[in-house]
Amino acid sequence: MPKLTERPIWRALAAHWRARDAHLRKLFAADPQRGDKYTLEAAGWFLDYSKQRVDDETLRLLLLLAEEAGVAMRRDAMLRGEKINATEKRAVLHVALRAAKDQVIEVDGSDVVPGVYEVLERMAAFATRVREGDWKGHTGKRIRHVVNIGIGGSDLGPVMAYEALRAFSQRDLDIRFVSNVDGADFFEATRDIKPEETLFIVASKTFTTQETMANAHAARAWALAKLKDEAAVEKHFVAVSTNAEKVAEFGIDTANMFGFWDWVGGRYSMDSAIGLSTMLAIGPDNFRAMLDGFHAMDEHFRTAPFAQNMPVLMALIGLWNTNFLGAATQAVLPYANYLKRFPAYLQQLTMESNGKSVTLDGAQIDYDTSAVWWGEPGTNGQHSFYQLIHQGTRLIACDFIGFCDALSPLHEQHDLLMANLFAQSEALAFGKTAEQVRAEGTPEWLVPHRVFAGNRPSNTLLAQTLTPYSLGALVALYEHITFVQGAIWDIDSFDQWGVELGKQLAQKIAAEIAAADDAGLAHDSSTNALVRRYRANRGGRKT
Ligand code: G6Q
Repeated sequence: MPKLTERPIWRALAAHWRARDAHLRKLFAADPQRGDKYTLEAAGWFLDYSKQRVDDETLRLLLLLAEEAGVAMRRDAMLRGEKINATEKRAVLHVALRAAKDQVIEVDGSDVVPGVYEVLERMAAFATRVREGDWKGHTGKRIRHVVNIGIGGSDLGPVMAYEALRAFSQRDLDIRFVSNVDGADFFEATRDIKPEETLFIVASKTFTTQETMANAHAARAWALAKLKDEAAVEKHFVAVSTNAEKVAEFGIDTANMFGFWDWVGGRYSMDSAIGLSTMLAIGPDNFRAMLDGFHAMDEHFRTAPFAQNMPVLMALIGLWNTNFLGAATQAVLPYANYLKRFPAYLQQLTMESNGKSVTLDGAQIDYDTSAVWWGEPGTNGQHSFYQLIHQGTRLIACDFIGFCDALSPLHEQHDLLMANLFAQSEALAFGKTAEQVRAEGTPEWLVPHRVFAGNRPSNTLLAQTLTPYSLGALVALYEHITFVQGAIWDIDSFDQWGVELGKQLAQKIAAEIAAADDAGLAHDSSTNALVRRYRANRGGRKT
């Protein structure tokens, strides 16, 4: 197949972009029904994409692009358990984690769904014991604190879900997260709690990750310093991993290990056993509801025609913004404080998946791949970076996310919150012309400063309430958006070779820092000097 940018459909899209003047003011004026027409519902989510810079022809061409790029074929290959993660030769089956019990999904000829349910049942039995105070610590005390130790995919999903679903959590069970190898993270997470009431979840697919192992050893030492008995590990440590051997080596009884599989990528694992902290917080029934939300979006993605397929449409419009309108970044703006960690979660999902510059065949790419994803909850962002989105020189695509019902009893404030969401997307799309600014009596010298060009594209996503179900559906939506974009860009969305080099160098440098002298340093002159300076000045145990 010719290179993406040389295909007639890509050229047709480029020509279509060049040929048109698509200010959103004009598009809305030309079609009074536009706000109803460009909308869609799926798995409890309503999408309004009318404020995107697209028309029927743009959508027709984009849908053709998806068809010609073989998105449906690739999706079906993923769902069949084919090893579509080509560089790691792995199947990609996060959809199996939320499959219906009677579904059959095979990897290498064996059905993986029964194993998924078996682990879920073990997680549920364990979570129930901890939540009900039945699982006691070594000294017989009830567990009051749970500390999840993990990083990347073994941290970002669990933290995000815990924050998102706090309203559904058992409030007397405090859940904390430690990820950074910076000891400050562990120190602050444990300084005000007692080992006899604390349960550590060591969450690591490989059980070899430097940061997680360093924190897990720190946790072990912290707990045993007080409990003074190796046998305490059994009551205060559980593992979530695919590596039973390493778990046992660390001293955790594999009876207290919850497994998953190599076909679950780290950043696609929050609904596997990696979600144990989530289940401890919200309970097995709510966890099931979250899986059902994921599954509902999976089914929509699998069955809906592309023109009415929410992940496909959002992926295509995102690609239009990135590759044709030149939007280098994608802001995610949840008008829900509980979703404050959602942008950070999405950063890993999207950028680790699609931040690639070679095709599946290893050819260099000459088009942009993943946008830079970022965001903060509204309304806080409005008092910070929105200035640039409204009046800066760069085009920023925005996804607004909101809910009809509040989870707090402060309903009037919820109305204010949502008023802000609607106001922002309106202001971004339509702006304010110089004539409008003048008509307000603005002195001429100030007019240019008060003009808003508008034509800033955004999606608005609305659901009834932030619940485990709607959160699951939302995460699955973005998982599939990421998949569709990766399929069109012809990249491996499921590997992450770009994180390797830094890891290797860090190991080498850690040994050099610990060495008796710096004579053997053989990096470039900058790195050598930095390491020398650090070795000469590091503080040791200053208190
Ligand atoms: C995710 C990545 C990465 C991974 C972490 C933690 O897709 O692979 O973020 O989740 O490096 O890995 P472990 O779970 O093996 O500790």
